[in-house]
Amino acid sequence: MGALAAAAAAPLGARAATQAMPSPKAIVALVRAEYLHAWNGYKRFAWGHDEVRPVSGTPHDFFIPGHSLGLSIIESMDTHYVMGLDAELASCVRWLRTNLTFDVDGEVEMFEAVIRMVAGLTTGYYATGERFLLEGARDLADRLLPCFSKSPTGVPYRFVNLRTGAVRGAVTNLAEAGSNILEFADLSRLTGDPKYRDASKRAYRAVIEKRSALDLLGTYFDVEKGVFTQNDDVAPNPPADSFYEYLWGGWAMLGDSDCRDWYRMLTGALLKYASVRVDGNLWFQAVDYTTGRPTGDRSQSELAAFYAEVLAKGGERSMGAAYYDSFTAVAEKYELIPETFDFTTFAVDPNDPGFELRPEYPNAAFDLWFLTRDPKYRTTAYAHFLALQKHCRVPNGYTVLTDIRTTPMTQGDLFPAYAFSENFKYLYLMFAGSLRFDGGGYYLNTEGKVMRGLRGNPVRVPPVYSRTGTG
Ligand code: DMJ
Repeated sequence: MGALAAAAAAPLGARAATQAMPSPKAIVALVRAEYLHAWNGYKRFAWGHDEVRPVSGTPHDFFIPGHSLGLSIIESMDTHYVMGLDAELASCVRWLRTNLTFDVDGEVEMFEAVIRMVAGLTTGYYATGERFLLEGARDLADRLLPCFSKSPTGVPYRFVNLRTGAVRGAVTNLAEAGSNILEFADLSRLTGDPKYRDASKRAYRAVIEKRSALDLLGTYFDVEKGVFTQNDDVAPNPPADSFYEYLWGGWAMLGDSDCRDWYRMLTGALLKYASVRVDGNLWFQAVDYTTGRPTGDRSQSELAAFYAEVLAKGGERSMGAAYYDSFTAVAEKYELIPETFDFTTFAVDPNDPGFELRPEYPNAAFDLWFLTRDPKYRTTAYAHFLALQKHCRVPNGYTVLTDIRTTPMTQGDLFPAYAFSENFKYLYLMFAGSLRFDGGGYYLNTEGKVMRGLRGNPVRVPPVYSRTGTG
């Protein structure tokens, strides 16, 4: 076999490693250019809308059918900042100056609104110093608070009408119950009003108090009755995932020792009861939270890959590295990690065979790189980027895949707004050495927003004056 054929037959991570990797500078330029390729598709076909469908060239409303909130604009601001795309950042600020309002008679999912929009506006404020962005974050958080204040247990309802404050969705899940303390505590710090942090902390406490004698949690929680609605503990798979991420963050970013203690207690139980080795790979299987016994569910979600970096940051470095390596083994089989697969055989779940431009695997590579400086995280992240380019790139951006089993992989028609906040930012910063990012002292929320660690001077955005002088 010639050298080129051998390289093509080698697994992805190994292939990227055996070929000469381009220089970090070249990779940074490439990632930035590809980010702009996706961004230009959004600007051309969906500017001001939540998301773009880059194949059909049409917009998509994420939260409220028929009413976009400019989600991609809100989600992208700190990415523009760290990539030095100041003109793009200025366009976002100008659009938001005119159009940002949450006084809408429509319902949003509280969890998504917090991790994407409260965080996006707050980090946009950090990037620009624009007070109206911080005021927007506060206004939105105030409209979301009824989810907490109307709940008899303090564990938030899932949905709220932004104008009326009517709430809905009494059965929630761990990720939606807990993934708000970073954004809300930051808002409390910025505004001097403790109500956001207090609401978040009360919700965490109310759920954790219902843990079993084994220190395991259920996954679905009735916010009115204050009980888990079934016994399965699927962590760190969704919809439990970021509940655990935010406990560690509550300590690492906020210095909250309750969060640290809760994180350690619950992580110890997960490692004891849910972790399993198959052919040398580390996975987490669903267990009954009252008995610790496996439920027999062998599925693993791509979304759980984030847990590799959380484990490592929380002190379990070898377990974190092993979990990352397990996902790399799946990436080496398929090039991109399918949404859901059987961890004993790697078989793709026929009910969920797509790839939704997920950022969790490069997210783990990013944090593990800054934590360990082990070059394998760069190598595998670069391999992931090449696979993205190969399978998801379309003339007007990048798109999700609906089936990775076909040849070629079957493309869908959506660029989720989180990909403006996550995928390209992780890849860029791993290679960039950006003067606008502190690789030694950062904290990102679950949506990739740089809550701590933006450096440099805020990008000032002067008003645009019309001929009559009004801005
Ligand atoms: C993002 O919205 C966040 O990372 C969230 O925590 C779950 N995953 C999606 C993207 O996959």
